[in-house]
Amino acid sequence: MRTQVGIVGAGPAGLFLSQLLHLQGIESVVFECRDRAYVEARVRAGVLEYGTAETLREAGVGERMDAQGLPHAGTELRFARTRHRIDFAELTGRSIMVYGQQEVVKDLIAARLADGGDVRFQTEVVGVHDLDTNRPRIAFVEAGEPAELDCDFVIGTDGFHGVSRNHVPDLMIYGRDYPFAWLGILAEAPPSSRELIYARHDRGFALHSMRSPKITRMYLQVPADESLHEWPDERIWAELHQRLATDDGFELTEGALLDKSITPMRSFVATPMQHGRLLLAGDAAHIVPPTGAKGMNLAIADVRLLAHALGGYYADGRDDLLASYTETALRRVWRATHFSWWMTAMLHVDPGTDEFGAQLAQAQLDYVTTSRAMATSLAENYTGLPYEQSWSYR
Ligand code: RFL
Ligand code: PHB
Repeated sequence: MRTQVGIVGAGPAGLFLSQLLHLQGIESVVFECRDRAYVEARVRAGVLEYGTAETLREAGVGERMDAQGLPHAGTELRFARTRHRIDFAELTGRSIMVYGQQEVVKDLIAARLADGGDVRFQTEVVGVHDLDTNRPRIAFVEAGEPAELDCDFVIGTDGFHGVSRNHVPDLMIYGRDYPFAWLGILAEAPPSSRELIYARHDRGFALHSMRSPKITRMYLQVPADESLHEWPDERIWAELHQRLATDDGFELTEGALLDKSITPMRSFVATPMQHGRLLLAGDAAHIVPPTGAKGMNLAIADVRLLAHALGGYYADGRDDLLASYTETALRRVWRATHFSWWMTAMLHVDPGTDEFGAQLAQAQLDYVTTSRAMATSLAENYTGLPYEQSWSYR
């Protein structure tokens, strides 16, 4: 069995790369250890940068997003029981799109399969070999049977817990674990606000987001290693009411909980993002805490670079774009890593810090909500900084 590009993992990164390669006439096979229903039901990120939404459109997978997604021209920072709006459109001329990651994944799977794409669910990659040669191989297990795929390149888009990253020798890891986690809920309730609300409260951070006019997505800062057993539904609602309360009578609409989960918070950057014919993208190479809503957007940005570099390789035999992939990708990754860390520090209550740390966070919030320069900085990072190049080589 043989293809041009073998892709490990059908998250947003792997699926979108397969789509961008297909548009340039490059063949790929995507391996996914989970089944299709599981991948399509996984509730994760919800905010698409301006450029991510635009890239999805350019790749022909933006139709349902434009019909069902919710464009937001701003967001709210809430603290001391008061609302402060950051007007993205006015400050940067850009908006974001609120559209669930699982919907992006569904659209990508549908597009790939409609075009005869080779996406193999319930097929686990168990090893990648001969990465130093021009003929790397992917070893996988499909329906209990071991098999191999020969390819020109192996792309590791298998997420943070994947196997690909371990095949990069002398990998350097930089990161932070935060002393808190996010408890996320999906509720069958109309959103209580038109835009997202990032709230800092003495009891901890809270985020009000949404998935549709009928579904609210919310998060609460909880201690690291917290168990979901500690959080019956009533406690979650009581905490959300307290942390989101305002002096002007904000009302939070409750509803049945459809999903409940806890996500640890970490910053993680692995470098180099490549070794020989193996290239990593998305969570396989880097993780940000979700406060800046950058995780999936970074995955898409990596894949844009890879699509361009592989396009150059197949069209003109160029390998310089592939050679500089890590360096180019990491510029954006480190910017997003800083932004996500900064948003996290400003909005959370660090149980390990004293009043000094709390006052610094408050000073940042005061600054960002009173200075046009600082608000513009938040807005341009949040809506997404410009890409360095187009995704297609031609
Ligand atoms: P993904 O989405 O993790 O996809 C990787 C895929 O690879 C598969 N896989 C394998 N397949 C075959 N063989 C193997 N050996 C394999 N090992 C793994 C996995 O099953 C999976 O389908 O990575 P990708 O494509 O890089 O996309 C990145 C985004 O998913 C991620 O950045 C964001 O979702 C981060 N993130 C969140 N971001 C937000 O902005 N807001 C959130 O609320 C939010 N919640 C989350 C999250 C990430 C989570 N992870 C990674 C555990 C909640 C969770 C639980
Ligand atoms: C979400 O809607 O899931 C979401 C929104 C903004 C974030 C993180 C998650 O910063």
